[in-house]
Amino acid sequence: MRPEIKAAVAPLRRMLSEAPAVTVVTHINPDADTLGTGLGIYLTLKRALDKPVEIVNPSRDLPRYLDFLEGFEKIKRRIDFDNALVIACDCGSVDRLGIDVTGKKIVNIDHHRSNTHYGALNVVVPTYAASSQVAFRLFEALYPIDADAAQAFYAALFSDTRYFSLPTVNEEVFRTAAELTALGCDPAETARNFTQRRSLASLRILERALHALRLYRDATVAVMTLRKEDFEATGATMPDIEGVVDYARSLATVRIAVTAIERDDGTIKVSLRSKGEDVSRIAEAFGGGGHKQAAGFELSGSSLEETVDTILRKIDSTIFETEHKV
Ligand SMILES: [Mn+2]
Repeated sequence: MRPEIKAAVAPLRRMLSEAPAVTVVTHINPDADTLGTGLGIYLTLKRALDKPVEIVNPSRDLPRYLDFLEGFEKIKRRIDFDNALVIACDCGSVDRLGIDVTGKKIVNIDHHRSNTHYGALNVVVPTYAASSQVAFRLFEALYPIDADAAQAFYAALFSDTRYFSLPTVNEEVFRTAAELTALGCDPAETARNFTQRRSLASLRILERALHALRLYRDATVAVMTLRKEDFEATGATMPDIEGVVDYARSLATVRIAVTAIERDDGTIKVSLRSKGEDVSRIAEAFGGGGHKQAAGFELSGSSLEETVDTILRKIDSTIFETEHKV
């Protein structure tokens, strides 16, 4: 067991036994890692503890393809329990929770290098490929993990490794996947839900994003923009644009891919992907965070065009000038 996980087992056991109830919180604009990690913990605690457990995500739209996970329909938009112990899943900073947790005791389970250690107990393993890897190793030391919880943890791992394709994939990832499979998760069923349940709206908005694709800096930087009108015309919601940025990165010449998306409230949501360049430094410069090859942030008060200009200049100053000396 990794030392940071081993050190957390006893304090977590004590916090769980002292808490009158548990609230599992997942991050805004949820992905499969936050929801799979959260559901795995929720299902495990629901069976193991003789006290109320709830799972919360404040976002308006959840990714529907995850409804094959047990407990998906139990995810609520707000916290109902007072004085509950909060378990935050895959949230690098407290604002990613998108929910007021003032005065609550927080267990912070994550793998973001940029994690701000906002919890009373922080279990953050940046070398792990997914938050579910942290959660599985931690909670299996306390309680039995059943097939439904294993399925949720596996889905999170499958997703955050981009289907076992990222540099984060190592022997330990496959060992975790093998153990989760032995516990009863279904890898083929997981893959089918991830790859064969797209909404038509997600293809229609992808079409618009590809149409908007522009290349900069000798075609090493790809930028795709989406406007409010694109969402209105296609009926797409935020979960429908998951993975769109990967199409831009898939181009042979591209090193860094950017999507800039105009939200209803006028803020612009930016996603960054790279082929090895550290885009988390760019996200952090704008108050966001993430991983070396996948990061993001939000901006408000400027137009889509201004935002793209600002990002390109930041890429020039933080990536190209320091690493390539262009
Ligand atoms: Mn994650």
